[in-house]
Amino acid sequence: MTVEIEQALEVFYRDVDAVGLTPLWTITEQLLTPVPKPKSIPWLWSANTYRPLAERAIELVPIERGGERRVLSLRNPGLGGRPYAAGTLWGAVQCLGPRETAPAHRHTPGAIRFVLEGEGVFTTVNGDACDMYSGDLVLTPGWAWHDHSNTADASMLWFDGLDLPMIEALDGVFFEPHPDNNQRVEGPHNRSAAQYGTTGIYAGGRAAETLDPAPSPLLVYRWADTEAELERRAAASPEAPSVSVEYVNPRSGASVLPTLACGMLRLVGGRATPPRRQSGNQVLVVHHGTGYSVIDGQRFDWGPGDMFVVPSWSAVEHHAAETADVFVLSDSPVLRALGIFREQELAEPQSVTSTFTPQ
Ligand code: 1HN
Repeated sequence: MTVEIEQALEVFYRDVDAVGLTPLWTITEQLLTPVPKPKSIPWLWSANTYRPLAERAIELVPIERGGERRVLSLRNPGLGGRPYAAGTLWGAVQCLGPRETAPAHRHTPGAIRFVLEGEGVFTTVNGDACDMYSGDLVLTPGWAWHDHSNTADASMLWFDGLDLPMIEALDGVFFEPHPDNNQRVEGPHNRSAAQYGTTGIYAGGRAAETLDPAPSPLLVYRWADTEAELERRAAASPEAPSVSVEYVNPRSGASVLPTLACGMLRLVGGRATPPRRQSGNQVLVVHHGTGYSVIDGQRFDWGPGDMFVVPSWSAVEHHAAETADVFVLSDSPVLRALGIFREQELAEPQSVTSTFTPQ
């Protein structure tokens, strides 16, 4: 290259930059990666760490209009300080102290709750009071009014999963406080469960492939029903290292929300799942049992209440020490709806190159 051209190019790049233009040829490889390169990294939040902090929050911080909720978000260190578990998923611990109520509101992001511990709490969703017990899944679909009430003398903790980062990326966030602090409960509790029961709730153990832009009309999925179905599946596949169920919309068989899929994975003690990866992010919450997962060569030991992230296209395999039940939240319905979902079984188990130290 001649000196003249070199100088002309330098001036050209300066001029292009000065008017808000970026030449694609300088960033192509950054944008078009051969495989997904999520900014979030594999990470784990330990129940032993967050539980006492949640208790301190209950003592120190009231729940008021404006703040709305006592929630500690899982902040993935790869995301530059943004309060998200992964690029597409919000994950958090929410706590409600004895006799407390979190005010009613609605927003376009959809949410799911997986109950960790406590009882005597109900979430009211558009007037339907859904009682919450450990291991239950409760849905608060986008734009549904919702508030949480604790009628007991003990606190409750649950996991919150939302599609908030996706809706934010689409510049589609709307929020509205309810005119009253709480909604009026209409009729008996658990009306959606009474109407839809438990039949047809669970798909064949893998994400439903139908897209339904409507959320599930069933708002609460009970642990007893989930466990019964896991046991049926385990009995039918006695050699399998794991069995799983997906929570689905009983009307269409689609995922519980148009943006979010939820499932429960039962890992058999002493066995390991085959190594695999999939596009899209996952947040996992340990319900029962202990074990470890290997994510991109790093070992994550876990026990009840621990929460961890498997970013898009990370290799993962799960090992249970004793039989373990792990709740799985994913954004796969969106990738499936767009026709870009991919999954891959890996030929070899991963070799462990490091062990994660929980904070
Ligand atoms: C929200 O409304 C709840 O209603 C929980 O319990 C977590 C995180 C971000 C935005 C809204 C709730 C949330 C949230």
